[in-house]
Amino acid sequence: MRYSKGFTIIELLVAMLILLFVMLGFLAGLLNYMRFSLDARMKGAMDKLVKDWSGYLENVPYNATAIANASPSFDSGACDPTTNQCSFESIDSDGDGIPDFYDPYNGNNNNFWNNPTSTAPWLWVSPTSSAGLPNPPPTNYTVAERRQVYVGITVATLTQSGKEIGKAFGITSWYFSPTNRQYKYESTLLIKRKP
Ligand SMILES: [Ca+2]
Ligand SMILES: [Ca+2]
Repeated sequence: MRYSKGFTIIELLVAMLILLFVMLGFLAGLLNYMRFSLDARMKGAMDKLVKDWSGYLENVPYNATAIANASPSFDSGACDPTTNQCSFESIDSDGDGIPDFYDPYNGNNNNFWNNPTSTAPWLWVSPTSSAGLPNPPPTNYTVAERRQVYVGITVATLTQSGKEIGKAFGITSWYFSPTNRQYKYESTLLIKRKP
C-alpha cells in the first residue's frame, strides 16, 4: 500500500487560500473595531465639551465684557417656563430640520465633513474663536489624526416688556463619524438670568 507523506502543491495552495481568507476577515474585523472605538472616544470628547462649556458659561459673570458684548444673532426671544421652549428655537433658515440655534452649519451638515471649520455666521463661539471669553475651555479636541470634535455656541437675548432679563446660549458639540462621515451632535440650552 502506498500513501504519501507531507502535502501536495494543491493541498498547500488550498491551505494558504483558507489562511488568507481567515486573515482578511480578521483584518476587516479589526478595522471595524478600531473605527467603532474611535467613534466612542469622539463621542466621549463631545460629551465633555458640552459639559465643560455649560459649566463655564454658568459660572462666568453676567457682566463679563465678552458676555455683555455678545452680539445676539437671534432676535430677542421669550422662553416658556412650563415647556422650557424658547421662541428662537423654532427658526430653521437652512431647512435641514435642526433649529439654527443648535446648528453649526448653514446647509446640510453632512456636507461639511471635509470643510469642518466653515461654520455658520450665526455662531458666537466657533471651533476657531472663543469670542474673547476669559479662560475658556477648548473649542475643539483632536482625538486622533484628522479626527476632531468641535464646539459652537449661539446666543440670544431674553426680554420681557422690552427689557433684557437674561441671555440664552445654545451649546452644540459635534463630530463627523469615522464609520460613515455622518454628522453627530449633542446640544443643550443654557439660560443666564440678568442679576
Ligand atoms: Ca438648521
Ligand atoms: Ca445646517
